[in-house]
Amino acid sequence: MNKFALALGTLMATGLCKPEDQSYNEDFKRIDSNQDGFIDPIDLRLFHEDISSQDISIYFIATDLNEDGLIDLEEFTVTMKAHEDGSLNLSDFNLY
Ligand SMILES: [Ca+2]
Ligand SMILES: [Ca+2]
Repeated sequence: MNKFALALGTLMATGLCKPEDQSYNEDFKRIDSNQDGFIDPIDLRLFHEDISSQDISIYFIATDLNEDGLIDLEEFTVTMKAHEDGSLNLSDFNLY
């Protein structure tokens, strides 16, 4: 299991990933601690204080599709769905 899988596993272990689409919105709001409609690295850190900077970086590389440095609900949902249906190939991220 690589670092990104571990990071996702960490999020899943906190009860984030659920199969129902509407739950993504609730999960997103739980992570978006300042409720500005975007998840940034500070939100992730506040949500899970044990997450490493590397894990955050990898999560953003995989999830921040438009590379604006923020994760919106659409990007969050795409990544969660890709992870759940197995189409997100974690080995695509050759960071190490
Ligand atoms: Ca935020
Ligand atoms: Ca983005």
